[in-house]
Amino acid sequence: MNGDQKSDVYTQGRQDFIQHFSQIVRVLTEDEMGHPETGDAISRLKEVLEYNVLGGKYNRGLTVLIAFRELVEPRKQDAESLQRALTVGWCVELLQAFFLVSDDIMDYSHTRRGQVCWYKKPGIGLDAVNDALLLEACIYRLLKYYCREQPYYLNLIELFLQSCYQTEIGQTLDLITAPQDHVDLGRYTEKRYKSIVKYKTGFYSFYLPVAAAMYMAGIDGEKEHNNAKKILLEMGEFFQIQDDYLDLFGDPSVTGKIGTDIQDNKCSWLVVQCLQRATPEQRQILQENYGQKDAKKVAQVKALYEELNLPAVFLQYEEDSYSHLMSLIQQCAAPLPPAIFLGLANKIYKRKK
Ligand code: GPP
Ligand code: MG
Ligand code: MG
Ligand code: MG
Repeated sequence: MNGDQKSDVYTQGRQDFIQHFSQIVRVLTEDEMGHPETGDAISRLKEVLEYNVLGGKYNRGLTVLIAFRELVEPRKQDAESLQRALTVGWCVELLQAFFLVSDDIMDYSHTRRGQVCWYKKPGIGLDAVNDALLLEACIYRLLKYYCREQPYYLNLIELFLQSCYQTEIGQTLDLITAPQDHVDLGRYTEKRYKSIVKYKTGFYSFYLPVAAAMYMAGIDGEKEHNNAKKILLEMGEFFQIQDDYLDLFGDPSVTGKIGTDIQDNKCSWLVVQCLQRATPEQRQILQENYGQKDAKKVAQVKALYEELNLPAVFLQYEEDSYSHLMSLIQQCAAPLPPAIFLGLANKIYKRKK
């Protein structure tokens, strides 16, 4: 369970991956030559790309590259094919940037990846909505530029469109389960929680990058995709539970973001666990303090979570989830090499950011 080993494939691939970004920006901004009247907009796009696409962990994008290397026969891994794998990896990172710029507006967040959220920058504000849309459009421009002659081109386009829709459905569930004006603790059920996170996180963060590499390797069978999806959505659920835990109990100087879930009235894993364990008195404390900006009220909720030992509950959950995932990989990885899933699992278990 050591994700910090310098020898893992993610650490090794990261340099190659980051180096390819300058080519991505070049391709996305060279359009200016043909259309000089859009030059100012293209400069803005460059700024948006550099501020919002860089600075994360790149695990989603790297997964495309790593899975591609595992799935494609070595003799078919020529320089151009590898470039395409790097590019599709960056397309996943662009999708992530599109979601994060948008999500930070909806969640009233303050910081992201250790810097001020894009919409909070002076002079940006809600113009960030258009910047997010530009990031999304870049995905399809890159796919066309690099992959339009490939037999898997349509599969990739449909995969990105489908992942996008599923994430937006998940975000919808997330938002409507967290109304701004009143606290309804009855909404925060385990069942609702699982639906939210499957859609808002699992598809685009875990299934999308592996599925993209599968299509690029010519693996397009429904059975193979469903098996991989089973493992990857399970990982996604665990990943979002960690995200919810870190929202409150993580160190913002490590996660790069300040938590807002309590203030935002979110159906977080913590509130679901709290409700399963709370006495009627404790439930009343939650009712009075959840979903409000007041720092004292947020602190009351945190104290209640600590009283109920939720950090220990999380640690135990993490152990159990890891064992469950390992057995799922043994059952469902074939015909794909289990290493694809094991490498990903080792990146996320025990993560602090
Ligand atoms: C994570 O939720 C989910 C997303 C970032 C998907 C957003 C989807 C859109 C269609 C905009 P989160 O709010 O817990 O993430 P974080 O903690 O990183 O803000
Ligand atoms: Mg959100
Ligand atoms: Mg958010
Ligand atoms: Mg979160």
